[in-house]
Amino acid sequence: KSSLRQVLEEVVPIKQQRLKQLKAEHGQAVIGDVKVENVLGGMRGIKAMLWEASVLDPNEGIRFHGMTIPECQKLLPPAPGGKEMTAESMLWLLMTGRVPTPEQSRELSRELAEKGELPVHVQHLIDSLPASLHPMTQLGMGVAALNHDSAFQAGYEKGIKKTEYWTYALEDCINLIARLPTLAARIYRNIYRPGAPLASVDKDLDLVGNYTNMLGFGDNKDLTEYLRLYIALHGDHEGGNASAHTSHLVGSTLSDPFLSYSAALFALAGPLHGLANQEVLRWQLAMQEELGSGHEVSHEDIKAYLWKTLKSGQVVPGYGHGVLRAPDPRFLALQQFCEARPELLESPTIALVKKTYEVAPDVLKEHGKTKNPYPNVDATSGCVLYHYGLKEFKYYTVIFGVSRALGCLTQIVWARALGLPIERPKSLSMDAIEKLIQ
Ligand code: NMX
Ligand code: MLT
Repeated sequence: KSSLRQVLEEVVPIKQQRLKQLKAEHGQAVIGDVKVENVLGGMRGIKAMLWEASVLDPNEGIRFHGMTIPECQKLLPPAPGGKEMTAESMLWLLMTGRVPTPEQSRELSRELAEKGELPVHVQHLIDSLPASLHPMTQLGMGVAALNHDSAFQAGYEKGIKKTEYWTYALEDCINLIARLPTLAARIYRNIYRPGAPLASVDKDLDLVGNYTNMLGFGDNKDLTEYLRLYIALHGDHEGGNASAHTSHLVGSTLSDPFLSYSAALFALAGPLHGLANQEVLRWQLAMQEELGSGHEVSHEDIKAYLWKTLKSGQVVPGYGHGVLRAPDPRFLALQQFCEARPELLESPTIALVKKTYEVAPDVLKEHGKTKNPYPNVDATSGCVLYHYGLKEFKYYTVIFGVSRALGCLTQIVWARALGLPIERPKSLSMDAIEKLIQ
């Protein structure tokens, strides 16, 4: 039996050696070029960051250490009594590149549960915030305040060696992942169920089992399973997305994992990124209000509604992507979860999401602006939560935030283990660009 830390102790020197060799033997190899349009266009397409845990193919979608979503669904251990892969199994895969045994995954669940309590100062901070403050703002503040107990920061002050950085970072990352559900559930309770009791962390449950329990939905096994899948799927989406890139950038200054991930959450809180899942549901409900139930509405009516959205200058939330050029396999996996459950197919909102998918790509193609007319994961993630009674859609990005920690924090451990330097790309003024192209 070996713990996550023991497996990492085995894997880290192998990767350190590989990186050293890559640098020495191929440091000067050219793997791409930079056009002016890349500089002006949000750096889209520039290969500029090392990110081990996952790689995104425009057509095939995400692979976690080479494994597709269906492969992960097949091979990553579920929680006892469940079918969906757990957050712990996904975290183990992301961190080590290996599939954990059920025992390893359960041991990690136990460790996370043991570390899951929220420090009192963070409880007080969160309890002092107005319920009108967006849950994502509260989450980012809570995560930043957890840095009070950062092992990395304390170690750095003491003068730990560079070779030890990653072990201190790992301790912080595990503590943060363990505490995120407790923090996120407290925010939910304070805003939407003030005065309701908050369950404490159960040492026998997995991370998501505990999260659903603390949210007050512990009896809903289907929602728990959905959230396991949701949280595993949203865990990582290579390094260039805005939240992952933010935590990597901030972490590269040797800011501790709490501050780095707090910054990432504020990137995730933007409507073009994670907040889109909140926006999708708002948009779908408004469509439903105007057109009627998803079971009865016609494709023609949905098309007209899509055009109305586009002509008013808004984006269609849940559609388009910076890298993907095909339907997002995360979207497809969540749709499959619905297809397997007849009671979900009866939901008018889930039916509307499905019907929208049947017409939106053609409308977006005809509109002719977006490079990717297909749905991303946000197009469907919220409607299942809504169906199961988690209806407060301003909260949805918080769940995304609990999940994305898996990938962002894995990267922080690896960035410290591999000694990656501070990020500092070159910027150019228009004058400077014009000089370069003369
Ligand atoms: N509806 C309408 N127009 C769109 C859409 C859309 N869904 N997606 C892109 N466009 C427009 C985009 O605004 C841009 O217009 P302009 O030239 O006037 O600035 C044009 O199409 C070209 O954009 P792209 O190069 O296709 O997309 P880009 O890589 O810049 O942005 C997104 C990617 C995801 C930000 C963009 O597709 C979008 O805004 N989608 C809607 C919001 C969304 O679903 N975000 C969630 C992303 C996933 N996540 O979880 O983070
Ligand atoms: C994500 O999961 O981060 C989004 O799909 C956005 C992205 O990859 O750019």
